[in-house]
Amino acid sequence: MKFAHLSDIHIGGWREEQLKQLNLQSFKLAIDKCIQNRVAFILISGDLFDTALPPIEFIREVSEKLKEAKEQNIDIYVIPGSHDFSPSNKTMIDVLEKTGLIDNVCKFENDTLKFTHDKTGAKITGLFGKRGGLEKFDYERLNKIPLKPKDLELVEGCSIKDLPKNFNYYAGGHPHFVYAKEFKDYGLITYPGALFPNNFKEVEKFNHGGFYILDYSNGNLTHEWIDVKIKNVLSFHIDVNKNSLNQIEKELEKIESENIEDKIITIRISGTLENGKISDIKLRELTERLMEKGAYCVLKNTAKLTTKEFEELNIDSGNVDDIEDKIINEHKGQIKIPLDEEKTTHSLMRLLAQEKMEGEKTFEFEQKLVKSVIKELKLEDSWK
Ligand SMILES: [Mn+2]
Repeated sequence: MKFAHLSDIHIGGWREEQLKQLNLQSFKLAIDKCIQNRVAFILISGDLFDTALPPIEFIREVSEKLKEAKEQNIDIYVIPGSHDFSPSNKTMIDVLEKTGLIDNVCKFENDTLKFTHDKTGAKITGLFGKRGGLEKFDYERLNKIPLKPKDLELVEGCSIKDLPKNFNYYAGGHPHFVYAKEFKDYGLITYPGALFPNNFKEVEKFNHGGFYILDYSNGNLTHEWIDVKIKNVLSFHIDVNKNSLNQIEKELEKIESENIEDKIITIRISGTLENGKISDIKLRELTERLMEKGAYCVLKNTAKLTTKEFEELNIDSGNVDDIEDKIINEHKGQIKIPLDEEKTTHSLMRLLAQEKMEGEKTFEFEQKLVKSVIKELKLEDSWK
């Protein structure tokens, strides 16, 4: 009997349209591979969607694909992840379950795990993650078989002793890396990693994702990681520390001479610029040229790029407010604005730290944010 284990699919994630689509295509390809391999069921251990209420076109595409699997008699068992969980149950996972396309296997009865029975005889149960580390609480609440005090750290914040013993398979999720290990008294514990890289770093590190296909026969469980690769990735890292703007420009030109056709290109620039401003590095123009030459998508990361004048900061200690005050004071006067710089900076930080409320639409949230920033900067008259 075969089954598949997918995790962290994050459908609807990414701001870049090309990567949004690639993420979705990876999911479709994974389901196709599950059908080809004739798996009996599929486990999705969290974060099928990137948000509790993803855009309608993604819901449609995902439902269609899930239906395709269902029609091949493949059942789909899901647990909500930290991304597609909502405390009020206003989630797409909930809707899909009501339609019968998936089964949510996170069920409890009197603080005891409740099993979902698959047609193959497999018994499946799930513990879901919630924002703010509440998952730990759920684990502890469970009536488990007493465990030895031996603390085997699995991954950050999760110890094997938090898990009930004697299962054949523990389908992990959430940390985005690939991991599989057999534990005595437990069974096989795996993390398939994100089905599609979820951010710049993951694209750089993993290039693509994958999932597990498990085969259970004669009491033996074997696993195989199946990769799901659609596009090639080419990564570049330019350290500006010892380079003049001229040299950096040459390094960037080298990227153009590579075969970039239909590839995802990542460009990471880090270090401290001796002279000039960050905007002197003409990344936008380079991106445009790479796209014209047929790159599938260009991702840039300048998070660790700084200039000389912004570098020298002396912060000893203190709470967040003190540190913020110090940074604001050190940089005051670098940009000329006709407002109280300190007050405005604080207000902007407060405004930009706002989070979208549950049920609030992205465009409503964005509009609210833009409006409040314009008001704070007293730009109402010039912003039309
Ligand atoms: Mn995730």
